[in-house]
Amino acid sequence: MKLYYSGNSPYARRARVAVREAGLLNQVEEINLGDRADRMDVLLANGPGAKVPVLATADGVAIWESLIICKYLDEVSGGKLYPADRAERQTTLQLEAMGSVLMDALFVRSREKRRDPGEQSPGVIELEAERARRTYDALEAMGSRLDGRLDNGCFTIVATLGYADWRHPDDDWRDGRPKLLAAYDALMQRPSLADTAPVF
Ligand SMILES: N[C@@H](CCC(=O)N[C@@H](CS)C(=O)NCC(=O)O)C(=O)O
Repeated sequence: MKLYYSGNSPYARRARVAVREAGLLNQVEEINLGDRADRMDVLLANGPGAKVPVLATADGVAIWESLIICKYLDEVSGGKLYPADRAERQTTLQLEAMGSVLMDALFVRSREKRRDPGEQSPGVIELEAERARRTYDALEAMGSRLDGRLDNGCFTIVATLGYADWRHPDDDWRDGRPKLLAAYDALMQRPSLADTAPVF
């Protein structure tokens, strides 16, 4: 399999972490499209969305959308990314959803802030900033339910918070959120997350 990614993309990091946590790193060649001149050609050859990450499977099928890639990797690994127990799985899905909402909120706000000043929408920036604040607080309110969890929900949250550190350091998500910080610090000990951290 081939996984196309770019360095600090939180979506790509989610897929890269999933590859490692699923124990499939030896079956996946990771290809950093970064600033490659043929980036668009490679992406378009793998689907109309032209976004990273994209997973080209051994059967020649291209799968895009980071969450769907995670579901596929979970299936290939025999269920290493989601718990089998129904109640536990619901919590995983809830965390994964919160991480996804936060990832989108941070990404949209960052993209908006990188537009020409005259084209930026203060309304969009504030809307997404407020969404992020609410989600940081909701994660903190999960409290000890985050402790010791190892699943695609937690991995998604750490990938997202790493992106917040890069693009939105002023969010200070650690400030007043000790439980979230403790869970983050513990999960960052895992090679899957340490080795894929954004570089900035
Ligand atoms: N929903 C997608 C989002 C992927 C995404 O937006 N990737 C960004 C990089 S962080 C991208 O490739 N953007 C290129 C573009 O918007 O043209 C996923 O979960 O994979």
